[in-house]
Amino acid sequence: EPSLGNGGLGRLAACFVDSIATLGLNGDGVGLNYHYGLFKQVFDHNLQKETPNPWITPDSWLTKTDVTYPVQFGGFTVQSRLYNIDVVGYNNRTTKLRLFDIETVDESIVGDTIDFNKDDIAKNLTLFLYPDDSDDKGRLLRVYQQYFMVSNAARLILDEAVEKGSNLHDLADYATVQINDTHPSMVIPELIRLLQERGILMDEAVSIVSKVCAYTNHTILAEALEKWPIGFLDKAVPQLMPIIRELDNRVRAKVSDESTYIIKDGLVHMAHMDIHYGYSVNGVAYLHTEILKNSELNNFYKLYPEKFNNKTNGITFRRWLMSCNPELSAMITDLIGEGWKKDANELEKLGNFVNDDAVLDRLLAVKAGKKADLKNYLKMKQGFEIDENSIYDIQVKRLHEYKRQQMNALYVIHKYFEIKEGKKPATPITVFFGAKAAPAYIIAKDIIHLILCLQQIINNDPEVSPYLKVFMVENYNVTMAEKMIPACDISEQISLASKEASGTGNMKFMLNGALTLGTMDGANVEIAELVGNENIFTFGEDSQTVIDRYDRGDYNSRSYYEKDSELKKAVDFIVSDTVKAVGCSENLERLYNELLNKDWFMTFPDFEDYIATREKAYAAYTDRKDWAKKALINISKAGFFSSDRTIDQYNKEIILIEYRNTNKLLFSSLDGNRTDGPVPFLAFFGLLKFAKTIQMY
Ligand code: 8GP
Repeated sequence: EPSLGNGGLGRLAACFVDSIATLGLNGDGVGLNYHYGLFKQVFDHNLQKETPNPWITPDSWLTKTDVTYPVQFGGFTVQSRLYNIDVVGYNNRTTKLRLFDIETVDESIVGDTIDFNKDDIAKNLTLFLYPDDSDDKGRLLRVYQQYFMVSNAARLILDEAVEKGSNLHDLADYATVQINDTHPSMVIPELIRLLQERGILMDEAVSIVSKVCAYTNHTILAEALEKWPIGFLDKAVPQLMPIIRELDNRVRAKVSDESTYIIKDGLVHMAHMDIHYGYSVNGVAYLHTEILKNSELNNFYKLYPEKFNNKTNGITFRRWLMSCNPELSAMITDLIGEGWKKDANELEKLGNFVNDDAVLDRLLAVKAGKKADLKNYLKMKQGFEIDENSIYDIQVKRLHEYKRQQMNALYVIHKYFEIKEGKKPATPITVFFGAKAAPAYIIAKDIIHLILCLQQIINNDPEVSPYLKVFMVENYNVTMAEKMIPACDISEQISLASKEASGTGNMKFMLNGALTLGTMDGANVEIAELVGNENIFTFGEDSQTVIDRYDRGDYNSRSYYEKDSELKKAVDFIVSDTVKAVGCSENLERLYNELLNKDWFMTFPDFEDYIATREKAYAAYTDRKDWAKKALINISKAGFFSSDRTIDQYNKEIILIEYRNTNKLLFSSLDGNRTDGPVPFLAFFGLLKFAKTIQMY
């Protein structure tokens, strides 16, 4: 909520820190004390505008510490300062989020927009989370930010380890660094550099760091796998480049597969460095990890099969049930007692009530109450007029073409035409969207524009609006999520199969008794497995079909458009006079052309099945008892998605916090199959002396 994150990646980290606190583990999250979050989204003439989003107030829980380090960049040095935020888990257990800042940051260079002078690093280093990287200056600033974060974090880890008795040769007995996507990857060469500074020779430093660092991959989207031009690193962090070159040379000496080299074509591939020099590589849902092993990172998997493992994401039930839905929490506690708050698997006990009419009625009443609450909140906040007896069909997440909000919008157009033609839905439908688009992501902003235009057209059409309404909430954030998720009937999780690494919104909705309408992607696959096909609405092509089509490179969206008259009608509407009357021709035509000539995330092949499955879900909604039963089954099966389970697995299968204190450890093969035997790289380290530090970025 302080907008220190962007979407799923940051929110996951927040849930993890909560679980680390709850489980009483000795771990911290490390990040930067950005003065401004991503941006505040404002709608103006049906377009997204971005305004600065300052979050620090005198009441913020930031605690200034005495910890400060000089951080050297090419040609200048800045002095850091550590701030802590207490993070509270269950039963008042706490841990700390460690946020580094510099005192020279100058908020006065920020005006009414999120543009600012990117030249003076001492003034702008921690101003913004994810500063615009559409130009070189913006990209370079991100390198400065990343190095600043990891250099501080690495020193914090070393100091803490030494304080606890480490001689640094045994650092791996004291610390694990879980590299959360590639933003902190420079921690590998930086730790090596710092160990060298403290007198440890290169060979040993590499060996130590390779036992300390583990890497989590959160996406297969190529554009998110960071590759920095050598020139950027030479300029910003010249002290790291010789180390990175040496790391690359060592790979070249050992490995013949050039595709895995760290430096290629003048670019440093951060994920490659993580995989070669980390001891664990994990994906964030079963399907995602399989895709990493068999497709995206297959060349690495062939080199290091033992490093690959899966850790399906999770969410904190404190925030995403107990705090945001006290009514449902109370009902659950009445039925099965308090135990589920500590052991989420106890939710399974709700399975005993699936044929209990009184329980099903109560569940429906709780949902109706939350729907009324959302209606009132959005009336107050945005002046929306919502029919609380309608089906609440919700898609909230970052705006990205792979998440396919555009396909949902095409469905809305399709439904609009049906109603106009006299085919009225049995139950009125309210379609909610909430999404921020990256400021430089043109097509994503065009999709928002289309949705806002549809909102204006449909909600003001007296023929259609009694049956269908569309609302896009402004500035979707955690507070808004806490209102929307408990009120939801249908959770839209419609990414192109293979592209959503996991998703975590899908878990939050399930936990609050919404039914998923989704593709077999990310953690949806595991949701389907848990609840059974009767309690989820799945559709669309499977991930292998999609991957194969990308490999063949023969997707032609126009051919689908020409074959399917319903699809054609919906797509053509984007550039109709009706939409252009409330929208901007340039944006609408750009989106229309993108879909017709590219449709890179393949909405058209799934469209027909999407419509049919959505209709099936709406039809199922009319049988209220049966719907409540499905919802209860979803809640009862959600225990697996507690982030307490995820963190416990990170702890036991990667970090091995409890297992490092003996030479004969219970060794996780890191592939889900635990085997007894010595841990090769720990075998000579002997006993764990003190509690360890886990640094979670
Ligand atoms: C996100 C994934 O897209 C989402 O499926 C997953 O649930 C979430 O991570 C947590 O694992 N990935 C990112 O946000 C991401 O990779 N961002 C890139 C900028 C690094």
